[in-house]
Amino acid sequence: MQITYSAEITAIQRTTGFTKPVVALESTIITHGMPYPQNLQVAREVEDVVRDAGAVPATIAILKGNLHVGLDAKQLTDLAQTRDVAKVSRADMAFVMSQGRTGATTVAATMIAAHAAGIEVFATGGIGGVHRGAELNLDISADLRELAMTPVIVVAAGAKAILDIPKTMEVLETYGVPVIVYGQDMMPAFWSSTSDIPAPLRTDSPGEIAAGLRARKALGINGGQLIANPVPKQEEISAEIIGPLIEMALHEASHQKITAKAVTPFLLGRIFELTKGKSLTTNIALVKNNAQLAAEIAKSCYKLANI
Ligand code: PSU
Ligand code: MN
Repeated sequence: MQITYSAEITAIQRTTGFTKPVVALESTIITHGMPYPQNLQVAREVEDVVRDAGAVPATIAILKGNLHVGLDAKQLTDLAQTRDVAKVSRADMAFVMSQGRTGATTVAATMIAAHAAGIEVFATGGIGGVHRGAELNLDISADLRELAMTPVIVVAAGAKAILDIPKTMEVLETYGVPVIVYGQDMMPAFWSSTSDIPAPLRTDSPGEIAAGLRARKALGINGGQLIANPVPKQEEISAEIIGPLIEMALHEASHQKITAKAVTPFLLGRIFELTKGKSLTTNIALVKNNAQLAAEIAKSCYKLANI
């Protein structure tokens, strides 16, 4: 695959791999997940969290048909302000590129690009999953199947609470994706630090997460690992507060016949309005928290690869 690397990534590239730990970051969260100008500020701050932790950030996007791994300051600024950017997943990634268009990568497409570039660790906010009502509309994010296939560690604050979390957990189990909760026994629920769903697996150590991916490869098991990292307690919105607002937003989405790719951005936008901006503050806090943990995991992966 033809990839365009930023100067920051090129500087640490050797034929044998990178000379520093790298963390991939997605771009749909910038173009479809948050409003301007907060999206740009967050994109920059998240990159700085990775750098301050001793790793190198690689924000991934398709710009005018080219797959970019690492964006420079101007590219990031332009992307954050561009309207009508395609939201690109496995199904449409190659076609959008061949048309020379600009596209923001979802979790699935970012995993594909990260793997192609030799990056094993990726931080985001929340993954896509099984939508509520999926028993009727079959709306299941391509993110889940990608986790089953592509050997990248994805650090997220669980599945977004707008989804059907128990069904998402079932599909992940069916697909053979390990869900490893960091530092607690219950699954986090994106804006809320905990849910009433027990963690399938738990670790308190970034090193164990890195070793887990190695162990999968040694067994010949394809696919990634989902690391569910709870939002810090002081930043969370409790399930009692966010629950009814999610219901309201879901009701509006079905009333306005919002479908397919538009569902997630619509719901995130409405919940932002209904929480008077608090959902965004929490979203920003959890993305940074995930970037921090991803950097620690990337450092562990780097150590394992270089002993
Ligand atoms: N989580 C967020 N904001 C987002 C997304 C996730 O907090 O914008 C994006 C991610 O890129 C994820 C995508 O891969 O939503 C899932 O979209 P869908 O449900 O249409 O598969
Ligand atoms: Mn969908």
